[in-house]
Amino acid sequence: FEHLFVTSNQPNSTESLRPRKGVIIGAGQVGLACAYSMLIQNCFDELVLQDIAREKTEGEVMDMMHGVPFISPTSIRSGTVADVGADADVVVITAGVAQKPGESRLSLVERNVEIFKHIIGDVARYCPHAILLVVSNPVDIMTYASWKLSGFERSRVLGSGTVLDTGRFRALLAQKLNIDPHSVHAYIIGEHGDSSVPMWSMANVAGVKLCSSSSQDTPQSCDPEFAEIFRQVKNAAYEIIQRKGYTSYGIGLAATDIVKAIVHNQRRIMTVSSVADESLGLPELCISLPTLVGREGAIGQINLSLDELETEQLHHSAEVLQDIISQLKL
Ligand code: 6V0
Repeated sequence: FEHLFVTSNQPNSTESLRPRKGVIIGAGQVGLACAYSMLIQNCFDELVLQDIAREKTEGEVMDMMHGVPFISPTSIRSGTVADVGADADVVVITAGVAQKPGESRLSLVERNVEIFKHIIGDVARYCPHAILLVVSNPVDIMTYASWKLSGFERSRVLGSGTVLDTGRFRALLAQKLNIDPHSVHAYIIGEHGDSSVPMWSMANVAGVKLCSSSSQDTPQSCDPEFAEIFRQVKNAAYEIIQRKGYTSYGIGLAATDIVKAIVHNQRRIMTVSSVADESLGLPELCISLPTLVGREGAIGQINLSLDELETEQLHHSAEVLQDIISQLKL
């Protein structure tokens, strides 16, 4: 189509700015919600969707590609890290198998780890400089496995961890207080799962603490309705899955927020899952703590001052994760 242009003086690729490239591995409900959200929030110049269900993925890509005239331009393709996805800046992993009826958590983990051995091997080979964002569950375990399997430095492997739980916590607290969730400063840390820990001692609005100290699940000097809010956060996934069969939009938006922090080097504090710093006195594992996130990935965890109960709960959460990690064959 050269006749379209009067002159053709497009720079060769070495002269032009390098495109921001992302790959999403696993184009199921979660991968597609991530892709859609990342597309409309202009996270990448090039986005590649990789899934073993190739034909379906091609269909999804065609559908999204036809919407690009309505948003900032992004080249979206189906492919793999070994071809069009090579040298990606960020690789998001949402691939996984569903739990079989009666299957133990450990058996599910083992099956997911087997899948990850292939996936991460290819990522490390073809995208050696990428930041890896793991979303597949159990996310803390899969993040740890990805770190071990990739051989990447610890900062370059992070999991979505309790970013979604923290978002749910803020959304529900904000609804109760009738203010914008961005003005609620509250975190959920620990395992993304049943042993997650609400940091009541630090939850605040404009520096005004919502509670003074915590006791069991009920913050002592808190409105009892706050304990109910944490219960709802913990049960959110079960409640949603019971009604619609899976969760997708919340995690898609949460993963997009993490990707934006990386791609735009926002240096934001987010409760991503990453390898716990030795100074925390925790075993070698991946767990969520407020962490600085930017172009280098998970740059550093915040030196928290938790109260006694929160410290105890965080260590319990670490024990739950360590128990599974110690049984993994990596
Ligand atoms: P899904 O809809 O079954 O999608 C999984 C996709 O992975 C399917 O399209 C598969 O074809 C694909 N897949 C399987 N093996 C491979 C492989 N080797 N290479 C490429 N693709 C492969 O599941 P859904 O999208 O609902 O969930 C995906 C994962 O996200 C699960 O592990 C969920 O538990 C997890 N979630 C994590 C959340 C979080 O907060 N971290 C939240 C929600 C779901």
